[in-house]
Amino acid sequence: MLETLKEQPADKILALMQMYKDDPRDLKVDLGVGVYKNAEGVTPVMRAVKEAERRLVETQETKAYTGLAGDPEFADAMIDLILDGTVARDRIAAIATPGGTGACRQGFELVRLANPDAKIWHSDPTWPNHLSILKFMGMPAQSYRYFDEATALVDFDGMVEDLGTVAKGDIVLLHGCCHNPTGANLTAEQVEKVISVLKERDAIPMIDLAYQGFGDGLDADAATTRAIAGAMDECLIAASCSKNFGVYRERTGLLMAISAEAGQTKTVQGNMNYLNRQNYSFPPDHGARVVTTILKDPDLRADWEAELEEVRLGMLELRKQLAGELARLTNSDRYAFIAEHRGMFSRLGLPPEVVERLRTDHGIYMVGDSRMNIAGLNEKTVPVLAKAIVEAEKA
Ligand code: PLP
Ligand code: TYF
Repeated sequence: MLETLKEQPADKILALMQMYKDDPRDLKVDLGVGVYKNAEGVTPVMRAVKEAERRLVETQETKAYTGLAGDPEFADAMIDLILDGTVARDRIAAIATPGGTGACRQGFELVRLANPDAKIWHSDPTWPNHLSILKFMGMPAQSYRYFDEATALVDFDGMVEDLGTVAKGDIVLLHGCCHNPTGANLTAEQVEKVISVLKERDAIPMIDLAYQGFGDGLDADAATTRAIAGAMDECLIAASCSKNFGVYRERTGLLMAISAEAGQTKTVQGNMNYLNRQNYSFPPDHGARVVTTILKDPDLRADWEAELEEVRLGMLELRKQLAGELARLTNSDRYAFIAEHRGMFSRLGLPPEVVERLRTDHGIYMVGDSRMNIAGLNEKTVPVLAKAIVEAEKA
């Protein structure tokens, strides 16, 4: 049987991570996979996470199974963090999932269960794993214009035009903040326009929120999600704690499904529990419990927020430095968008051969579409990258 299996396409981002590891050069720079790194290149365990883990080790008395939906306190705490009361709690069903990837997967599963004909509309480009999972599941998918290559900002006219053709009941997948891979985001006004188009077309939003706290702050980064969830009858939200709590490998995420009427929530919740059971029964608990401990303890929460804010401001500073350095070297504002983008990523708009030269000639690794992870830089490597970009473009 197993001899019938064919090679599967590798995840390009994860393959790049391996190439970087295998590169023997000392002066290499990793701007590939979306993992936060501090100036020393370390992905630290956040202080509040360490402390919450210490408390858990001391106080946890059982590792017996949780419920199929995971710990209800985790769902409550996350719903509060993300929606802050904009949607009545009794309209929200939620399950803990293995990371944001698990939340996306279970969200797509829920869509398929409810309406197998629904098409998933996704931004062009989007996180490659969205496309890979949708293809694997055999779900109908179509892209809407999102990124304007010329300005490296959102092609909003194109986006609205494409969303204007969405069929009733289709799903529109949106990034809650810090768009991956482009770094280009909607303004609050544009979000309002998207809401009116969604309503006009009778479409259902699904929001992938993987970077709350990495862009403009915890509340500001939830604003798009709150506006959309607050305005629409139905909404799915796939949230990840990997980045903002730095618990990547603990696989911590939450899928929320908001119904039009509170009376529907029980059945929706039952279906979501069912989906967890079909896939893995009980979702991972450790990361979820760490997150809950932090969110519910005022001191731990304040410390987590302070550390997250340092991380966010550090990335913003690197953006400004890189945009400034490139402005100086190119004597133009071509790269000013780097300071406008938010989150971990910016798509620079470099052709593949330039990305390739950056890697081979300069040991600088970014994804083939010229997406760079801003957190892979530090004060010393910003000028190195800027100079390398200018050289690689000229070569
Ligand atoms: N969605 C987006 C847009 C992402 O960039 C990521 C990546 O980390 C995820 C979801 C899921 O992350 P995880 O499964 O590690 O929580
Ligand atoms: O886009 C990224 O780099 C992150 C991390 O299959 C990631 O979202 C990349 C690929 C993948 C899972 C996570």
